[in-house]
Amino acid sequence: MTPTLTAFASSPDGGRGLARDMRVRWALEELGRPCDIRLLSFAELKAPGYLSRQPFGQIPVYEDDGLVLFESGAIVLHLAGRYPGLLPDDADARARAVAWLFAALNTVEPPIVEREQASYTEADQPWYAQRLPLLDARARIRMSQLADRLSDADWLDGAFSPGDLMMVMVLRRAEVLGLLDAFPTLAAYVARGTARPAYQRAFDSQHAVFAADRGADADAPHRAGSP
Ligand code: GTB
Repeated sequence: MTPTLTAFASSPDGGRGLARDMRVRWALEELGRPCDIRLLSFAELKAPGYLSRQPFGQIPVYEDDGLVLFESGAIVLHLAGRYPGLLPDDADARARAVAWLFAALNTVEPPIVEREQASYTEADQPWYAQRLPLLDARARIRMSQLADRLSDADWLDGAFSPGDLMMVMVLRRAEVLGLLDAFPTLAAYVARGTARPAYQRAFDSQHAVFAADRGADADAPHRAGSP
């Protein structure tokens, strides 16, 4: 049986590939693995049958031959561990690649998501104007540290790894917020990642869902690399 992956039937990201199914789609494309996409409404995410697979009622869930896996990071790691092509052979290099994946999710993504959430949910609050610079600064500190570490390397630790895949996806959220402009090193890193053919294929397939949902001409403003 072909594995399945859940995704939004109608993504609030407007086809920009920011929802977390995109990370898994990209990993699957890098690894050359087939997958059927199961599109769900918000109501379906909260139904008991789905909650038994994903306790928080979120996408993505990956299912393969009895294995039901949630959390995009866990799914990407599972795929990278099971199929050759993304994790290095050397055990220490593998461990460092996993560390970068955790760094993306645990250290770099939280301040970016906090900044993003504030702009969506707090913009009309009286404290927003005062809080925004603090949130910006927190995200920028992490991005500055990351840019220093990356320096003039193509990828975070040798060859492209699941750590890079996850970091590029996290930085795309910063890009949409306009936070990447101050970091040419990171902007070039994101451009390198999103230029990969596997990223482009994954982007196009999630974007096709948006285009079908909105009508044929919906795709022009939202091509890969131009969020
Ligand atoms: N830690 C989990 C993982 O990595 O798998 C988080 C999963 C998650 O946040 N899923 C979101 C979801 O299902 C979609 S990706 N939300 C529905 C709900 O909680 O009810 C987050 C997301 C949503 C929208 C945008 N956007 O519009 O740009 C970007 C990212």
